[in-house]
Amino acid sequence: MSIQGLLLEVRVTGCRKLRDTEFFSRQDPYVIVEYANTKLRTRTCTDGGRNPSFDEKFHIPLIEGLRELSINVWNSNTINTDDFIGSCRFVLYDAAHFSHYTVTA
Ligand SMILES: [Ca+2]
Repeated sequence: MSIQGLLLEVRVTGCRKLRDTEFFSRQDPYVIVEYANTKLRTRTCTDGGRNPSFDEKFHIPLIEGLRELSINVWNSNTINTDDFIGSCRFVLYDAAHFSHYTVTA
């Protein structure tokens, strides 16, 4: 089955046990989901610390042959540049089994 043009719904619920990149206060994480040329960003979870919540949905049109999502988490900063917290890759194996994955990294 071709995945071309199918809409993938990505729901970013939250992160658990993130690395802490902030020393004196709580870090402010946000998530960037990348697929092909699409780059989607959640809002910043201010003071989200190591376990931020987002609950944001994105819809991404799929492209045949491209089955990998890249997920990056950053700490938003006001004065300094944002700190990179962590990332993971997520491979879409089968269009019929896209739903209900939990990504852990
Ligand atoms: Ca910060």
